[in-house]
Amino acid sequence: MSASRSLFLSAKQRIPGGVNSPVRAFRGVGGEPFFVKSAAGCRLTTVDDRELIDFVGTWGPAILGHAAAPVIQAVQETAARGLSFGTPNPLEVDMAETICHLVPSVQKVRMVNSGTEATMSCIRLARGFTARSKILKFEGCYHGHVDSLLVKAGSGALTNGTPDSAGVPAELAALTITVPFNDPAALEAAFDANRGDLAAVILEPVPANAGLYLPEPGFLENLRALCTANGTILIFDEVMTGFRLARGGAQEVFGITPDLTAMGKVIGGGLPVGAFGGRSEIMDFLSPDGPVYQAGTLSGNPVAMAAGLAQLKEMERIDGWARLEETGAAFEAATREAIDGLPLVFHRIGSMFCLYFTQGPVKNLQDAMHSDRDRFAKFFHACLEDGVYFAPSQFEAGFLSTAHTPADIERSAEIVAKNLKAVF
Ligand code: HOZ
Repeated sequence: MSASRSLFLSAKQRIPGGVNSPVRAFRGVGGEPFFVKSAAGCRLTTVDDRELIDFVGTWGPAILGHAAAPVIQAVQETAARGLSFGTPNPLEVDMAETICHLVPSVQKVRMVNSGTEATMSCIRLARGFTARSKILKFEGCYHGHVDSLLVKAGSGALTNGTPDSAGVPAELAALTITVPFNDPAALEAAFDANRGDLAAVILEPVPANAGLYLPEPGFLENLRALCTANGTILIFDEVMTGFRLARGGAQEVFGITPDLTAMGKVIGGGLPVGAFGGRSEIMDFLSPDGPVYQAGTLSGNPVAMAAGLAQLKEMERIDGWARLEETGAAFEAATREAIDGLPLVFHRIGSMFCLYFTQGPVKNLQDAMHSDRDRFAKFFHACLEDGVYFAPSQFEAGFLSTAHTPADIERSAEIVAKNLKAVF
């Protein structure tokens, strides 16, 4: 029996589903997950000593690849001085200043421990600031496992067939209005039907939890205008896109200024970190200055701050975003050649991508659901067999890092081409 199989059997005895986060269980593709013992650059090494080229990058944080030297060094040096103080520490100030500098819409920021905490806090803050209860989200967008946001959610909730989670009171879910992405008429109708009641609209500006699709021209601008006209807080969930699509995330790419932004992943350098920030007048509603409570024992943890800061500094030093665009363009060119003539849709923006097993176009969740998930699963397993690891779900995005070399891209593209031929 393989070491992964044996660990998974043990895990299932003591961990629900054998995993600490559902998508990892491979339910979206069948079979069993592999266990990893180490990772370096763009490669994972499994407990069975298989080496895989990784296009998941720990679901986004590993923008420099795994175990990047400057990040590891910062973690080691900081850890040696103590793991957590429970008092303010200098690295929190450095991180806050760095975030506000990179993301100009963020005038003040508070650190938390995950993207879920960040979106949850944004929602509470928006409700407290506006004294309204309802929020609007888009079908297929996933904002972590927050009660109010697990309504028509993407990612694992979608893959496992439960986009509306059990355990969320109907009374609470009723306060969450959902509309399809890229549908301005439905959006305007929802604003009309809930005039004066919408505390916030939250969205992934580039939805990346039902695969990956892009906002159509004008969609974000229209949304910004509707929020402003209605006194509704616009929350960008940039947990995946932040510090990845550009220094300032998707809001920089599309030139839209949200009121609040939820952040995470890249700014933690691989450690558990989230953050939320925005306009000062809204952020000042937070305790201890304001009436909206929010707290966390490990928030602003020095080791996590050091890891994130080291990652961001290294990205600046090597002009990482430009490099990622080059790598992304090379990967896209090779993939487009491989899919030529096949009923597939390839989307990419910067270092994020998705290959949909459908003819397309894919502009929203409904379109994404037309994908042939059985064929995707066969393709996924064939690539894995050949040493290339894509996300184990048609509804997750792929991630590139600065550690993917031209040779890695070329090799992976060959494997993609070979396995597409095999499954069609
Ligand atoms: N929320 C992640 C997918 N968008 C999955 C995280 C994980 O399983 O580690």
